[in-house]
Amino acid sequence: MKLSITRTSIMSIAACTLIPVVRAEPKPNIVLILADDLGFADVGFNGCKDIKTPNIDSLAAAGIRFTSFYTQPMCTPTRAAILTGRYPMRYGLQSFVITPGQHYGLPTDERTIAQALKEVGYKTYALGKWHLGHSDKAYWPQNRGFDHFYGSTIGNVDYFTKERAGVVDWQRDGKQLKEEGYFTELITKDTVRIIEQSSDNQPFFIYMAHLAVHSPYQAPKKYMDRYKSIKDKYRQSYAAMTSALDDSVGEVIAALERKGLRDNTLVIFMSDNGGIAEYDATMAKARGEKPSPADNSPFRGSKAGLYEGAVRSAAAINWPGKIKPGVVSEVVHVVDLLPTLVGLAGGKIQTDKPIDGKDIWPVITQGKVSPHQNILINAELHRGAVRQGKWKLIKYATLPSSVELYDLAKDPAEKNNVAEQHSEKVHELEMILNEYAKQAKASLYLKEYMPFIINDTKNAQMMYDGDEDSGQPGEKPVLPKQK
Ligand SMILES: [Ca+2]
Repeated sequence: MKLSITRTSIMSIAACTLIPVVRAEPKPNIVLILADDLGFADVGFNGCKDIKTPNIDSLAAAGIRFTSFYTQPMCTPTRAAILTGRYPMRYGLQSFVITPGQHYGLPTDERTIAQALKEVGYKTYALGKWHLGHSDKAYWPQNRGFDHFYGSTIGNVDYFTKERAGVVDWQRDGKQLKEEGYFTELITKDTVRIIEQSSDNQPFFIYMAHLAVHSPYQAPKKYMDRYKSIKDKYRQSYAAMTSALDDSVGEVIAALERKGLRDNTLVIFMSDNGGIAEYDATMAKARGEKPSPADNSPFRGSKAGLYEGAVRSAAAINWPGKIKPGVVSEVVHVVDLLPTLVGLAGGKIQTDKPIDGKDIWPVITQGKVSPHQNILINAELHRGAVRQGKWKLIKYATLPSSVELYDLAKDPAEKNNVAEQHSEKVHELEMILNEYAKQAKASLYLKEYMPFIINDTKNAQMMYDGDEDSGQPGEKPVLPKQK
C-alpha cells in the first residue's frame, strides 16, 4: 500500500475547524471542574465501589459520560491543552511538568480559552492549581486571560499550609495570602461566592483546577473517618480526598441552583490525567513511599505513561435541557474543549496557529462520530503514541527502540502487542507520528534540564563549560568519606 501522508495534510486536518458557530443565546455560563490524577475507575459512574462520589455521579447521569476522553499524561501538558486547544508538543510542553525550580511556562504567544471567552463578554476566573508557569508573572493566570485568580501557581503544595519546600504559594490576584484551610474547601468556598455574586448580565467562565486528588495524600479527619474500612493508608487518604472533591462538586451545583443559573450553565467534570497506579517512580520508591492508590481499570498503566491508564480521563459534561443523558464512546480529546466551548459562546477561534481540537458539540448532542482522523497521544524526543480508529501505536525511540500496536476495540487493556502481525498499519501510524514530531518544538523541560540533548540530538554530548569536561558548572563531587 502506498502512503501519502504529508505534513501539509496533517496541518490542514488540524486547521479545518476554525469557523466559529454561534448556537446558544444567551451565552451559557461555563464551569470546568478539573480533578488532578483521578483514576478512571475511581468515580461511581465508572464503576467504583469503595469510594462514594454521589454528586459527580449525578452530574454524569444527567449528562454525557465519556468513555474515550483523552488527555495528556501529566498535569502541565493537559492544562496547556485545555487552555490552547493545541497539542502541547507544538509549544514545548510535551514532556513532564514544570518543576518548582524551573523557569519556563506556557509560552506567552499562546492564546488561551480564557482570552477567547473574555473577548465575547465573559467574566473569567481561575481557581486552584495553575501549573503553567510560576517564575515570571507573565505566566500567571491573570496575565493569560483570567480576570481573577485564587490559588497556587506551582505544581503541588501541602493541602493545609499551601507550602512547598518552605515556600508558601497561595495568592489572590497576585497578593500572597496566609490562610488557614484545606485546599479543596477553600477553592470551593470561593467558587460558591463567585456564583452567588455573579451578575445576571454577564456570563462567566470558571476554571476550577483542583489539586485533589494529587499527592500529598492529605484530607481532613471528617473525610478520613468515612473510609476507616479501607486498610491501605494511601487508598484511604485518596478516598477521603475524592469525597472532599465530590462534596465540592455538590456545593458548586447547589450554588448554581440557588442562584437560578443551573439551566444556563454547562458543567464539565474531568481528570487531567489517569491516576497513579502501578507507580514505579524511582524518587517515590527511594523515599519509601508506595503511592499507588488509584484504579485506572480496565486500562493498563499509570499517570505519565503512554498506555490508556495515563490518558483516558474520567469525564462528563452536563447542561440541563441542552445535553441529553447518555454515553459517548467516540474518541474525543481535551484539545476539543476550546473550539467546542468557544463555539458555544460565539467566540473566535485563533487562526494563525493550527488548532488541533475539533468542535465536538455534534458528537455530544447528536450522536455524531468523532471528527478526528487520528489523535496524537504525545510526541516527545524519546517516545510517542498515536490513535487512529481502533488502532493505537506506541513508539519508544530511545535505544533499543521498540514499537507496540494495540487493537483497542478488542484489547482495551493493551495486553496483546500485535505489531508483528500488522506491519503495514505500524508503518502507516509511525509515519503519522513522525509527521507530528516534525512539527514539535523542543521540550522546554529538557531545554532547561538537559540542554545537551535538545541542542544537538545527532551529536548529543555534555556541553563544555570551560572548566570541567562533564557535569554542571559548580557541581560538587560526591565521594565516599575517607576512613
Ligand atoms: Ca495530574
